Amino acid sequence: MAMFKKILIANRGEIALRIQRACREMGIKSVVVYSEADRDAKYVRLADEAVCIGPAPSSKSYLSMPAIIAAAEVTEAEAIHPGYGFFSENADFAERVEQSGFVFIGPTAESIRLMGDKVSAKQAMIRAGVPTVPGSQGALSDDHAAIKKVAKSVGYPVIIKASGGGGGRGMRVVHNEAALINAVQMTKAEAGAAFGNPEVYLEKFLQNPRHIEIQIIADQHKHAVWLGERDCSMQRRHQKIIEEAPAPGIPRKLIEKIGERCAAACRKINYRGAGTFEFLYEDGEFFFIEMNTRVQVEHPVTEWVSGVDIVRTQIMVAAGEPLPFAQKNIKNEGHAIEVRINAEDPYNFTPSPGKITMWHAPGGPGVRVDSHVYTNYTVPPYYDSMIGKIIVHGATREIALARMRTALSETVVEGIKTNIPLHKELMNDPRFTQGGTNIHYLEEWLARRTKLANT
Ligand code: MV4
Repeated sequence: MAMFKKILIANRGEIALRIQRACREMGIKSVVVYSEADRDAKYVRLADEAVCIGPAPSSKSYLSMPAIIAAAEVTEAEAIHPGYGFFSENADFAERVEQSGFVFIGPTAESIRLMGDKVSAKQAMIRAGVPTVPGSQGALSDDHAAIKKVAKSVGYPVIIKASGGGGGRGMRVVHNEAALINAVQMTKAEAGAAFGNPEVYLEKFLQNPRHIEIQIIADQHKHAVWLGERDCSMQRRHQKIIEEAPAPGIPRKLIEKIGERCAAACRKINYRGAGTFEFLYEDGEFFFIEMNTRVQVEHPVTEWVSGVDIVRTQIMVAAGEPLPFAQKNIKNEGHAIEVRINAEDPYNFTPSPGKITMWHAPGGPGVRVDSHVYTNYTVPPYYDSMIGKIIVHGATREIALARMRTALSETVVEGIKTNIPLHKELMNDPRFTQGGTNIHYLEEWLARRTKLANT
């Protein structure tokens, strides 16, 4: 297949701009779609073509399949890039895009479905030799004795997870047998209501893991390559705020072994496109939990250490081209850190939309800023609060940290509140600068901070 001449970008914000930049570099025209609330966005102004697809609420614009497909038809785009969020992991959307004669820039609907169902995803990984968290073999039955038996064999505490959940939705931790059956029944009922699928499974609950993920990319010719890992443990309520690569303090040999397993799993399931294997890492061991079948917010840290342009490669493989590199060409160099800049109160996290009266982005060696905002831009209240990302790179983690401190000190955002003060504090926090904090660190740190503020 020849390279696309025109791509429609079915997203908004910084990722719409990121995809638009990749298209421009590749000589591909791009169409942006926007809601009435995003008329003044930078990528709309910079667009080759722009189509308004509806009013501000996502349900009437970015989550309207007919509006997006119609926009692709009238502009004669050949392919649709879904970005992250919205329709990016919606198998029905991928299917409708392809049935309408466009290429979906992402995996097949079949792969999205396989990974969207957490029970089938885990079973596929077990078959492919990727280590998973000990637990039930597939979904739990209604046999109380059997449920108690599997919980006892993995040992308490255990966690009940909805097969239709993911990303922290539909989970319940159980500390003893007395609470088990009720917890299973409650999680099933909630999962049926929330996801239309009451299926649940059981795992040993890991108490102090780190969240480490492996970035992969695969073509349609059975080539799959892993590009490196990211440590995404710094999060609050399942919202990551800092990501970095490589993951501090984890033996390289072990990461290489896991990375190879992920790439092999992609070949085995005939995966194509970019993807991320999420792992919990505890006591020197990796346990697969979920796979994301989209480009992620934090892809730039991997782009920087690996030298691979992930969005460009997504477009290439969607057009049927082979990967332009082999595994032996991938060498991670230096250290990259990303912070997410959110329009929110830095300590109580209430959203802070409104007009940015002054925006000044940082620069200098080893600094990248992915943001769609500018001075006098108004952050709409309808969507995610992320207004941009600062990514730094240096030869060592220490240099990367120093560059991030400098970059944050140069950044000016006036008119709205942002979480930049929080990032400035974390970049000087001894435990964070030492490296290797777990998924609970930020919430514990915030709790200590609140206590101090109240005394
Ligand atoms: C777990 C876990 C502990 N043990 N599974 C939360 C999001 C979803 N992707 C899976 N999650 C977890 N699964 C077992 N067996 C702890 C979490 C978890 C978590 C994972 C990654 C990043 C942040 C988290 C915050 C709370 C809980």
